[in-house]
Amino acid sequence: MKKEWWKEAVVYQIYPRSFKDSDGDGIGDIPGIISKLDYLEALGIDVVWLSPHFDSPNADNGYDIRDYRKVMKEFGTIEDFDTLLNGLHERGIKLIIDLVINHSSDEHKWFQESMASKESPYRDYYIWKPGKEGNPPNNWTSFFGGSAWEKAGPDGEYYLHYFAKKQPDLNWENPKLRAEVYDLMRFWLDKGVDGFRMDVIALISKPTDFKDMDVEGLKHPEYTYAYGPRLNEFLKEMNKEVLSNYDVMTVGEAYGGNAEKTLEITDERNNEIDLAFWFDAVRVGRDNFKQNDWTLPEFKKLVKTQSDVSYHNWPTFFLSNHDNPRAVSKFGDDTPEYRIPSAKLLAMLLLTQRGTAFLYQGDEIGMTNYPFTSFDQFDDVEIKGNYDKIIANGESPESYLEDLNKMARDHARTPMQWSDQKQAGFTSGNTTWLGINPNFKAINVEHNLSDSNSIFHFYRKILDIRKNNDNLIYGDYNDIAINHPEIFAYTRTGKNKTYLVVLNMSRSTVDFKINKQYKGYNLVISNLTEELQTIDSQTIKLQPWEARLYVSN
Ligand code: TEU
Repeated sequence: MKKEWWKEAVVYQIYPRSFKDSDGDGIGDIPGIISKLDYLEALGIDVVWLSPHFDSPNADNGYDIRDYRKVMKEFGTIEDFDTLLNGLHERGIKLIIDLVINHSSDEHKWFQESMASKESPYRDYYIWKPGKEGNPPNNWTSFFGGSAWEKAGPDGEYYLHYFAKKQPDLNWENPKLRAEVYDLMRFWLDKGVDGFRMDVIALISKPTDFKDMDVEGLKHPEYTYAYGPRLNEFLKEMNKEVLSNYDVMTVGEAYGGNAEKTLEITDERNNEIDLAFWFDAVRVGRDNFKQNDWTLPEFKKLVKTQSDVSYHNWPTFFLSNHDNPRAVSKFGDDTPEYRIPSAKLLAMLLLTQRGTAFLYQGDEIGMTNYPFTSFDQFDDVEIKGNYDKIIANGESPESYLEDLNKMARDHARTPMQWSDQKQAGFTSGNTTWLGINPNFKAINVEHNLSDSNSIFHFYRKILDIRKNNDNLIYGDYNDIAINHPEIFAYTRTGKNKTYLVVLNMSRSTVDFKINKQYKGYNLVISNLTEELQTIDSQTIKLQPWEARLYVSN
């Protein structure tokens, strides 16, 4: 296995709008992040992934870019960005930025020109089609509700938008558009950024036939939209033109899942991108807006599939991000009794898996889902855009709200809880763009920093252990109890050591039977006890949500 810095990295995702506000407008900003650089250094992460910081009218919180070379004015200036980049680099932390190039904002000048006339040199920067007898060109739907087509401009044609209508899809068939994208990538790379997280990268090459979808297709349009015929070609070209000239990491959002194709774009022999986010494990039990029950064996099997990629691929692992609920609320137990041990258990899970680990802001202090009680508490375009469709499908507002309380994207987007003071120390202003979780008095950074037994300090310790143990990074992964309903137990076997991870993901006390080959393994760290123990019998007794890391002797 070839060693690479990005295979060893733990990446910390910052959603700038919600991280830290420096000027009292209730919206997080870059100077706010700069004021927390020492915090990031103390945590011990290697890379920051910054969600979009570009000029944007914020129809989708920056995932709709108006100018790819400017900083969003609420977030600061390009000088602030440079200061952030230098500040991170001085602390040995790399920075990757979010590349949103499946679509732009409708307020981007390319789109304004494109819409103005069929003759515009920018017309083919986007995808325009005539309607069919007064209707859109086909029955494709947008992820954020309604048709994927919108009529605009003097010629009466429709443009394609897989997301909101303020997010028109770029036309990757056009070599001029591709050259523009490569150019803007170079602009940021030449500043010194260390790579990109690529938003919905699997969607950039469109299907060629634009055929109507059938009923099944319409349930999950992402399978029709993703992995178009020229995706590999476009990524190879991007790699050759841009990426290959820099020492950077790339991680693509492989939304629209197809394991075989995802492996293809991240196969090191293909020179496309380095890594991909798979969604199956993080979305276990999810079907569109429904979060159904799921079992631990189901989850472990999905994790194993992600981990068992070929020798020429490298996996990623994450338990939440800005599009998913809070890790401790979905995978742990966010009741007062078990929140702390289960959040620590998830730290051990995240940081001992095989693959580049992605930690989402706030998870290091065990932030939880928000108790939403009414629709006006949400901000998300996805929730609002799909409301009519969901109600038309026969669901009641009450049951939609119940579903959203399990899976809404806004759970992860509430402001970071820095202290138990006013506005959780997030802003000096009187309002925040999205509500602060009422539990901030109990759950915040300040308390975590001052308590050596906190979730934060547990993250720090495991990060440290991981950093100093190659075997834990490159070692083989083997799930030793995949059908066990409560225990997640696996080994990581490297050149000279085997690590054993045993996690009790339940509220019960469990006697876990273990093969005698693990006799004599020594405890490295546990989330419940400081006492160092050796495995001396064939049963390990685990308390509720207990997590233990052992090493061979
Ligand atoms: O996300 C694409 C994606 O997977 C989700 O939006 C998904 O459609 C949704 O969460 C299902 O519930 C990326 C970004 O991460 C997201 O924030 C953007 O809204 C989206 O692309 C459009 O840029």
